[in-house]
Amino acid sequence: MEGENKEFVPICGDLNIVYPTSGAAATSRYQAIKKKFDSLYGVAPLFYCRAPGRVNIIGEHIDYCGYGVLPMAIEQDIVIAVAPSHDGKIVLCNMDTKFKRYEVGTEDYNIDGKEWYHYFLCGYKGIVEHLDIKHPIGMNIVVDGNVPKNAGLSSSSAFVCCSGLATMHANGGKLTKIEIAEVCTKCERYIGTEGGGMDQACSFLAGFGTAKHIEFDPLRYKDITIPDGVVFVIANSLVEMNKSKTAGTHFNVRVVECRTAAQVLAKTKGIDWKSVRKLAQVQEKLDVTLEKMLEFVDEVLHNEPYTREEICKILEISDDELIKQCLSESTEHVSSFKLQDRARHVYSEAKRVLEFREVCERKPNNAIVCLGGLMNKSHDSCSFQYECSCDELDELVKCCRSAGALGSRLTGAGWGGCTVSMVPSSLLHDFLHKVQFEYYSKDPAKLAVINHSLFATSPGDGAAIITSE
Ligand code: A2G
Repeated sequence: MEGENKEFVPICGDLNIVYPTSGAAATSRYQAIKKKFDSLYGVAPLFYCRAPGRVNIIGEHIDYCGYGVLPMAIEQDIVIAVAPSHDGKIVLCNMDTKFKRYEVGTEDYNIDGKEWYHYFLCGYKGIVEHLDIKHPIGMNIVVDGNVPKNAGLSSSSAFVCCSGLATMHANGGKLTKIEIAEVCTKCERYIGTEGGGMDQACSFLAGFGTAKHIEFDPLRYKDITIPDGVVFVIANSLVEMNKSKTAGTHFNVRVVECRTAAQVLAKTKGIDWKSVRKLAQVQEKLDVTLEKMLEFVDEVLHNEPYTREEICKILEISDDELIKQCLSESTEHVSSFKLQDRARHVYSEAKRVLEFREVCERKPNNAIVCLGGLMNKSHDSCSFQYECSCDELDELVKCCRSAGALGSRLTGAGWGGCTVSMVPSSLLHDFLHKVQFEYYSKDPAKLAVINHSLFATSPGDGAAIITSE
C-alpha cells in the first residue's frame, strides 16, 4: 500500500480494551502509569500518547543524504499521560525515578542542555512554533519509556515524537502523520544531531505487520512485506551509543563529510555546488544511475582524507566560507575529511535498499538468502567505509552470522548499540541459545540483562493518541 497521509485521530474507548497491541503486560503498564498520575496530580490523565522506537533493517546513514531507508517500528515505546492544566506550567514526572521531576513555564523555557526533559521540550517547542500557538495550555505529565536507551533503537526520537503529539493534542491542534513527522525531525535538531528523519517518520508512519520503505524530499512511504519464514532479532552489544555525547560528534562529522563530498562532486561535474547539500541531489541533477554515481566517486574523489585547505582550493572558497557553506557549529574544527569512502557507502547503501525492496516485492525462490546477503554487505560497508561500527558490534555480527543468521548488521547510528539479524524462524531457538553463549554468557554483567538485550521483534504499530472518552 502506498502511504496515506492521514490526520491523527485519537483512538477512543476504554483503555483496557482499546490499545491494540496491548496484551496483559501493556494493560498493567497503562494502569501503573494511571496510578502514579493519580498519586502525583490527584486526577486521572485525560489522554495518553505513545510513540515507538524502530529498528532499521537496511539503509544506514543515508536518510540525511536524501536516500530512502527501510525500517520497522518495534513494540517498545514511550508513553506520555497528560492532563491539561490552567496554571501556565508544564510539570514532567517520569515512572523511572532516576529522571527527576521538572517544572517549567509554558512560555518560558530553554533547550540549553541534554537532560531528559530537554527532549520533551524539543517536541513541545516544535509543535508550538509550527502551529503558532500563542498561549499554549499547561500540562501535567507522566512519562514512561521501555525503548532501550543509547542502543540505536531511537529512544530519543520516540520521546520527541511522543512529546510533539501530546502537545498537539492538548492544544487542540491537527496535523497529518507526515506533517508531524516533518516537524519532529526539524525540532529534534534543537538538541544536537543533524539526523535525516528516518526515526521520526518511522515512529509516526509505522503500521502493524509491515516494514516501510521511507523516502524523503518529499516524505513518503510504502509498505514492504518481508517474505515468510524469517524473523528479525535485535541484539544489544551493550556498548552505549550516546548520540548526544561522543557519537554525536562522530555523527555530525559524517553528515558534514557527506555534504562536502556532494559539493566537491557537484563542483567537479560543473553543477552549481552551492545549491547542493545532499549526495542525492548530485545524482538527481546529473540524472544518472547509482552505479554511475559510484563510478564518478572513484573517478573524482581520492581515497586519502582531504584537508580543509584542499577542499577550499577545489571549491575556490576561503576557510570562513567553508564553515558557512559546509560545516556546522559542532564540526567547525574538523580538519580531515574522508570523502570517497563516505560517498561510496552512501550510494552503494542506497542501491542496496532499492534491491532489498525489489526482492521483497518480487519474492524469488532465494529471496531470504538475497535479503540476508544485502544486510551483510550493508554492515561491511558501515564498518569499513563509513567507520560507524566498533569492535563489539563487529564481534556480535560475527556471532549472529555463525549462529545461523542469514544477514546481520548494526542498526541505527552505530558506534555501539544494537545489531539486527534476519534468522530463519525454524532456527530461532537455536540462534538465541548460541548468541547467548557466544556473546553474553562470558560476562556476568551482560548475562544479567540478556532479557532486554536479545529478543525477536516483528513490525509494530505507529504512534497513537489514546483517550478514554
Ligand atoms: O542515525 C540516527 O538514528 C538518526 N537519527 C537517523 O536519522 C539516521 O541517520 C540514523 C543512521 O541511519 C537522529 O539523528 C535523530
